Amino acid sequence: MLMGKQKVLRFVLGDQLSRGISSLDGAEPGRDVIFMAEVNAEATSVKHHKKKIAFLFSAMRHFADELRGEGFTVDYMRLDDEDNPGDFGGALAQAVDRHQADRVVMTEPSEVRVLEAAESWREELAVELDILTDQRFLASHEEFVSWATTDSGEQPKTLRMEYFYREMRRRTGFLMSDGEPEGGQWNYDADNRKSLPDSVTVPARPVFKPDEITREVMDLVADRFNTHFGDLEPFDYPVTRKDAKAYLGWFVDEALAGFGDWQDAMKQGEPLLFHSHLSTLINCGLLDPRECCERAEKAYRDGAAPLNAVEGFIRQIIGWREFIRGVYWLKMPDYAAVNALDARRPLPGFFWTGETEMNCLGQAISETTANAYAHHIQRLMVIGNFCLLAGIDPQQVQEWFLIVYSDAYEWVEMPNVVGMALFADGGFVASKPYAASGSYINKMSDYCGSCRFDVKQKAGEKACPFNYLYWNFLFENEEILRKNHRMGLIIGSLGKMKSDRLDEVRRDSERFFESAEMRGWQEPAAG
Ligand code: FAD
Ligand code: DLZ
Ligand code: SF4
Repeated sequence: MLMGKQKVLRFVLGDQLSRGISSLDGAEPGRDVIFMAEVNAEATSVKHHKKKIAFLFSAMRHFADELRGEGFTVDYMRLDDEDNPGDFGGALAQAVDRHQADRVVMTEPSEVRVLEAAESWREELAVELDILTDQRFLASHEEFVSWATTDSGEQPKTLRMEYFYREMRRRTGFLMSDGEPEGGQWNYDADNRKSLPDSVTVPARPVFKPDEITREVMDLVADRFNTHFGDLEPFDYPVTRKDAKAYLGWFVDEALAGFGDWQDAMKQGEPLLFHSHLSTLINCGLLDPRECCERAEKAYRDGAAPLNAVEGFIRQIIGWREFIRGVYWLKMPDYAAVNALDARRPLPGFFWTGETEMNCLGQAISETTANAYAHHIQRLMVIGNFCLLAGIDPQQVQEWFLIVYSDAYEWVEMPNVVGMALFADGGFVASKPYAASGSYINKMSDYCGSCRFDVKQKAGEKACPFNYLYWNFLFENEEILRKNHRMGLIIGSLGKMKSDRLDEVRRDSERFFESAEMRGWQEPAAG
């Protein structure tokens, strides 16, 4: 890559807000121009949650100001700039002209859709475009492909995160001592499934009040994206590198110690419990995954957090996060259309309103509406589990998840939804479906006590829908699931079920599928 005296336009995308991003390597303040653009096509590629757009635009504007503070020339196109062409390609072409740039440098986009577009800009721009590797991930594309390919060069039918994770522990050295896993075990997940006793106090989160830049962006979002899902106010996310680092420090000092024990717990009115809420900051680049792991490991070495908490946290980041990204690039573009269980029911309207009599779903969806956040178990074992059991179309579920969470980008959202939650890839990501009846939700939460359904009842109008939908799911997918050896026992139980009990399950499920709960979204009547 020849640069010398060439004027380089460095194009930084909204999820590349890292000072160390490869597109800024070797940038020279007097010579180069950094280009960033708010574009309508991104904000509406799906109708993203209002809070997500406000967060990202504010973080982008702050990042641009920080670069200007270092002496860089930053050309920042605002959404409401008069000549904003509305998409990346048009905005970039204008910027190349405006600055008479000799070449464009950018870091590879995180999503296939934008990478394909970037490759087409190569043809359209009058200057060369370099697309550099995103070095913020700990495993490169090549390393993942090599790990995921058998010695004979084939792709196996399933991949297991646990083995990838061990490899990543060895490679990064996190929580290793003398080549062995700290404490003698790779994984302490078995210690991380406790329900939350009333006596445990959840730590209060720091609040980052919107500054002038955020307020301006919030006005813009209220004006331009008012029909999008979700609440804009209150807004309390960190939007600068400085605040993001302070927030990480808060998490490590105040919440990390409880992260392990109560990782799977859910509590009414407590959306975060001991979860980190770091994904939004890591995914857009304000925090680096390595620094999050380093801070957590230090807390363990200093005796401030137990091993089960720190190992669990590090596993999520160097294990799950990297694994999921690897699967996305390995499996796209076909992955977007997988539907191994042939699930065809439409997404019910309550996903947009939160209005359902099922309290667990009502809680998780209304928290999502308010915060653009729900924690992993709410996503997987409440919302995802419901969609799996009810046979909702994976593409509709996938689009919903992409819209509603502030950390959602296709590369991380898609494999989690279609692979982990819905088993729509036939078990490439998950060794068996994460299907559970109401008793799991009852064990891990206090939701059932305030529900109009009775979690103990198996049949009839008052019975918890998860209870009969669970058996109905097994029945509807028996042929496929019986091939999965981890499902053998439960499919055996289905086989032994008395026919009148099975009829009852089918009747209850049919009634549920026909009920108001399952009605599709309808625009409220005008007036
Ligand atoms: P914590 O529980 O505190 O975990 C720490 C960190 O580990 C997270 O910040 C995240 O960076 C990482 N992490 C944990 N689990 C995963 C995972 N399965 N995949 C990738 N990273 C993980 N995560 C996203 O970042 N974006 C998404 O769009 C997204 N969609 C999901 C959809 C479904 C159906 C499911 C089951 C999971 C999804 N996840 C997604 C993974 C996970 O739920 C979120 O990363 C997590 O809830 C974010 O909250 P947190 O920062 O408090 O995480
Ligand atoms: C998510 C998002 C949104 C809503 N808006 C913008 C934007 O206006 N400008 C921008 O650079 N990035 C935005 N993003 C993040 C991009 O969608 C993300 O960088 C690409 O999808 C990566 O492939
Ligand atoms: Fe959810 Fe069933 Fe519990 Fe109601 S009873 S909260 S529907 S699990």
